[in-house]
Amino acid sequence: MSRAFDPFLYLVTDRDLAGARGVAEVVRLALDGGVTLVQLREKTLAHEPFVEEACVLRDICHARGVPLIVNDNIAVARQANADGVHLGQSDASVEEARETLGPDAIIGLSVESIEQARTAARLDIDYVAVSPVFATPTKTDTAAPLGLEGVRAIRRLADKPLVAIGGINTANAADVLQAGADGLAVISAIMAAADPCQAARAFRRLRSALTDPERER
Ligand code: TZP
Ligand code: MG
Repeated sequence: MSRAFDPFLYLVTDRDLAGARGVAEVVRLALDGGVTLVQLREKTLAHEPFVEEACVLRDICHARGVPLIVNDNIAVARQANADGVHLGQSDASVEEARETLGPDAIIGLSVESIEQARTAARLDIDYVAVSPVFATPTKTDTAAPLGLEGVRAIRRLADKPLVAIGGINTANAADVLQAGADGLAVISAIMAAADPCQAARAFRRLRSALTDPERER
């Protein structure tokens, strides 16, 4: 797959929240609901099962024309032939990721401050994730939430697609998009939903309502 991608509804996986359904099944349902980008995020899985899971998800995503990004792990992304990698500020460098994965890989970087966003503007990345926008129980070891003000400020600095993460749900998504985000990265709003397909659809309806208010009444 090439570097073109739609960041609008970016599902980040969580094995615990998927529960007995399993990550692959929840991702499948969410894709049916209209997720446009998927990130496999595994914090404790050993290398081999991580690669295996990435291969399974890659096939599920590619069957629907959706790219798969791997969180943190460049080697897993390369071995699974995933579409890219998402890096945090303390992960491997963007340069290493680009060198390993090549010019067509999608490389995303989390920024936790305006200063980091300024630096990110000079890097060879494909999107910037504003992290976190709101406080969230899903990840508590975050920097201070940047809020909608942070999204607006980073929007002014960034010429790359901007993805918002942290506490995003259908109640605040419109505000986040209006603040300048191009995409909504969500974990619990979809991974923990009883019906991940409907949960994804609810975000998609929001997009239609914002881009075509006549359609969604
Ligand atoms: N990075 C910053 S906040 C966060 C991550 C991985 C968790 C987002 O989870 P949720 O459930 O969408 O708030
Ligand atoms: Mg990371």
